[in-house]
Amino acid sequence: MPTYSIKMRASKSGKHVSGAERILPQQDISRAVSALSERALHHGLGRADFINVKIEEIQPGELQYLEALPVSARPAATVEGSYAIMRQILGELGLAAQADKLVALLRSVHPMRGAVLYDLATDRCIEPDHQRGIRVTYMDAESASATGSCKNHFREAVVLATKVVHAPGVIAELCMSDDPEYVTGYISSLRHGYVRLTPLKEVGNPHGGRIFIFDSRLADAADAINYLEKQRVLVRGLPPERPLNADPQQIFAEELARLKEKSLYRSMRTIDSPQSKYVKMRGRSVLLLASNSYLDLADDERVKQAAAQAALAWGAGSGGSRLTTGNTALHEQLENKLAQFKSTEAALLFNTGYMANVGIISALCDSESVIFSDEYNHASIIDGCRLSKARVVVYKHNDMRDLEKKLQTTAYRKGLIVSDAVFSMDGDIVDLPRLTALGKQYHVLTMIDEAHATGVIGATGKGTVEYYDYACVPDIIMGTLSKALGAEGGFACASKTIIEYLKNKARSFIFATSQAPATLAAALKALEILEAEPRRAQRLQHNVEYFLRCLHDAGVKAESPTAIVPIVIGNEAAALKVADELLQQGCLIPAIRYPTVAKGTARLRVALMSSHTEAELKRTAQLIAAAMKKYAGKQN
Ligand code: WAQ
Ligand code: MG
Repeated sequence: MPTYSIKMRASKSGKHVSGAERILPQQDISRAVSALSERALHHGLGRADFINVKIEEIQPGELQYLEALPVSARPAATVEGSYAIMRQILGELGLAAQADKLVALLRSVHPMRGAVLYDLATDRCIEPDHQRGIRVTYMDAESASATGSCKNHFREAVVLATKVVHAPGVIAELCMSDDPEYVTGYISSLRHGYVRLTPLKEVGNPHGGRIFIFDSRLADAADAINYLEKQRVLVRGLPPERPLNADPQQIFAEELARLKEKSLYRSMRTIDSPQSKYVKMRGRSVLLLASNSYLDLADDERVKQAAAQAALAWGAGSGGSRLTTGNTALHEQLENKLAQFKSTEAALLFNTGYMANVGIISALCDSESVIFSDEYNHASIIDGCRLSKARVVVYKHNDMRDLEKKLQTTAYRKGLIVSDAVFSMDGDIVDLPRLTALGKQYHVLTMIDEAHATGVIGATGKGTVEYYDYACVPDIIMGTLSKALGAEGGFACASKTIIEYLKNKARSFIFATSQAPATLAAALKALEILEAEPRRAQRLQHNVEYFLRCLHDAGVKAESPTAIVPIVIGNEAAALKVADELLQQGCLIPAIRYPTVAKGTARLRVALMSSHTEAELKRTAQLIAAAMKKYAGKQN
């Protein structure tokens, strides 16, 4: 049965809309023509007003069969990563010297319907028609569906690539799609096959092109062009699907390398002692000025004893979720104590502060809610908002006027205002009187995260409500047991109704094995100590004032009403250097960088303890000033 070539080109008001070609046996022609014209008449770019279909018979001897190039993928995390791979493969083809030039050519080739033929022998482009380029046609996949009506970039690209590398004198091809949404391309050669590369550009970029790498010492350019434009080719054995990533780990390795380049790579340092104001690191004793154990209770003898006793009396683990087998008298005792401590009706424990925020917010809010969230809120609040599917309206940092404007101009059925009480990277305190007043006025719930407030602010360290003399109380007080209380876990303090609701709805509460006995007993003991010894919190508050004065005297700008004292450096690399220098000098104060804080606002984040002495604080301030002079210039 004779075979035919069918080519369809469609346009609308003179502009190209759709084009396709097929090579098919006679019996499939009419179905193919109808499918192709349907495609042109219902095209995303508009209904074609001109469709040109050309049907030509192919003589049996004219048709060449080719095996499809083997396909592989070399995904990269970034555009530059993809080009690095392209250059590497060009190098393997013996084209290292021309690699940069070829890549630059691909990235800058002018818009055309065809391709550039680049001659290695002369280092020049062979351009019979500069505007149009060289068009490869008369090709198809064998047994391609006659009626397939949607474009398949991948199949069409492998067919074209297979034909191109079989043209006389052609060594390889570089290709980038010109579809703004399709950021994929490839490098192909007989030696490497079809190597899929993505991303080769940012989404939205309409640039695309093809370069056929040719050597006029191997063949005549006219023969190559004739083959590309005239030879009838059917490609066999096409892979059915786009390939999966050849090495699924590579994308992660590349992202890690990129983080390192930008000084945003994170790694852990190891501490070989309990968390106290002095810790052991690699055999050295280092003054810790970054711990959340603000009252130095993590290493308190009484707290440790309580934990040890509880482990002996109650066992190592809790064995289940609170709602199954993991609820003990210890859990309930601690919850009662927390409710009393925060002056609320009830309390509920979570395994971590992170889980508390995620669980509380996603339980209280849903897709019908609007959450008003401070722009500096902790990541766990942000994640809770995301998980809730609520609409999130971010207001300017601690700016109650902006919050009110947003409350006025946003329509909502259910609302929540949520804010850190003490902001974790800046150390400032939420304007709770205004925030709770707005909550009442606009009938939305209010919630604060007291992770860095409990044990730190308020006349006796009870937190934000005490700090504001009990004049204002939010609906939900979230807090942690892991910071000033030196143990581990998170909690919600609120009305009985809200707490009962959370027990029934908060998934991070329901679907987690409850806290271990030792943790609970440690937190209970720490709470007792905090209440019995208000001097601890007061001593911490004194240390803050004293340390700020020392910094000021040493010429370092810093301000904070809480134990978190940020010293902004700006540049990420400089902040790392200052932190390294301080560690050399025996002070552990890590640098905080993006994404924890905004890019270009990298900082030292000092966290003070009640046990730091004035002498230690003074020396630290001087060391910071010296390290900043050395590495951070006048940035602070
Ligand atoms: N002959 C020569 N050059 C062509 C042809 C042709 N028949 N068709 C397109 N070009 C040129 C033209 O300059 C385009 O701007 C450029 O190539 C890109 O063409 O998932 O979609 O049709 O593995 O946008 C490759 C990745 C997709 C597929 C390639 O190319 C995958 C693609 P496009
Ligand atoms: Mg395209």
